[in-house]
Amino acid sequence: MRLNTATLDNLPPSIARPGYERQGQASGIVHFGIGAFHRAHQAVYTDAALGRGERDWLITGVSLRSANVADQLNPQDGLYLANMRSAAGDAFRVIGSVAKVLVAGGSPEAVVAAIAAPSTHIVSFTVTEKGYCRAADGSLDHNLADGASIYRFLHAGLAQRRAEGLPGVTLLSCDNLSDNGRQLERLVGEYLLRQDAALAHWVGENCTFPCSMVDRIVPATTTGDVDAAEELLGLRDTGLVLTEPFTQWVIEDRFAGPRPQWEKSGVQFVADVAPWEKAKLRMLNGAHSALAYIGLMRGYDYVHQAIADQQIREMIQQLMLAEAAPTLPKMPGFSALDYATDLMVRFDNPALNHRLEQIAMDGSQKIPQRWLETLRERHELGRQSPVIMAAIAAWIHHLSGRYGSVSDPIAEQFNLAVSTEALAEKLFGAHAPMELPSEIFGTLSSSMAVRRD
Ligand code: CS2
Repeated sequence: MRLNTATLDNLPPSIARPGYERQGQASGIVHFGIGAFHRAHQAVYTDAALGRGERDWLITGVSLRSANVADQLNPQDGLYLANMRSAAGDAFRVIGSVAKVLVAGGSPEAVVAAIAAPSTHIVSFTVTEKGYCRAADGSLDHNLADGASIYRFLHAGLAQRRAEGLPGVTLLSCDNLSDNGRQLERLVGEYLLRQDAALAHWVGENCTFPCSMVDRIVPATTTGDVDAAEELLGLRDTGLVLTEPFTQWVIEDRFAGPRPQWEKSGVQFVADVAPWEKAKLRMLNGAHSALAYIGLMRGYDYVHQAIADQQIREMIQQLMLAEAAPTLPKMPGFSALDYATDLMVRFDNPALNHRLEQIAMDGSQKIPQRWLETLRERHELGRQSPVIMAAIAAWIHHLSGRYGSVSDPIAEQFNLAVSTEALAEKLFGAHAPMELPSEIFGTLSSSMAVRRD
């Protein structure tokens, strides 16, 4: 029996569930990229807002290509379980904030109509780094953007709002990019200027693009996890998401219109997100990517296994505290040592089974903001970053496919089987100084020549 509105009451009474009426409430949020991360993070905060009695903040989820999430959630009336896992045990909670899931490829008009609906105030995004369709120099790749991208739908939906005299919306990026809001603003501007300059101007006047830092570790759900939850709870939930107890969301307070009072569930609204974002990208995500490539080379499958390897553990501590932390702007009340200590506990979580291969995906899109900005800033001060260099070397080895499957948009650009060695040679083999290949690292590479020690 599937979880849905009609079967909800069959769950054990101990499991928290929406205490609010979902029927008759409008969608205030359209979310692009309704993968597990969104469902374990922003949708949980919004569920809490609805639970406090705030109305009309249901989420219309959009998948750009795959129908998987729509097939998981629509037969369940959007309901799914969030499973918080730690050594202390499991906790489950039913999340009710997702109203429905649209598949952009299958029903493009419905996506445009959702953006243009008068009840919509926020359009948010977790489309991963590559979903922004950036070329290596950071500008919009118009060829990619003209395909199945967020830009086409934003263009049509915002044009309709403008034509109908509706107010603008807040466009909220929740992806792990530096200055994610500013980047989205610039990229949307580049797209619209080519298509409709008057609309670009309207967006500039009527919409905002706050930056945000999102944090929660969310391993991909496996069929085994779905089976185990069904065994335990008596209902099958194909939309199940697994996560850790920790959650954090810091948002630049720059909204075009109304928003849920997420601060009542712990969201920090701040004037400048950059210090939080840099700490998170360079320490947490930087450590994650290093764990992934070095851990896979050493034959580990999961984060908690790799971090238990004493040599890797020391490298990760060094990356976070000796290499990344000194590059961070001062933040009142922030201690890099405490942050790193808490991160080690989160990486150690034995109940998460967070696959290194999941983190290893799309390295070319992640590495610039996770490692290269740190590397460049240290380089400018004449400082070496040996762990980041070792991690880059591990990434190059990973691209050979010898240590697990490779999933990265650059795999389509290069014939990796033959060119990986040449790439490694270019980076680490010959005599210093060497440059990082601009095909991958864009403008960052030209500002930096990296020495091997
Ligand atoms: C991870 C992130 O998959 C990855 O690349 O580093 O998804 C990480 O788990 C989240 O950013 C944690 O907030």
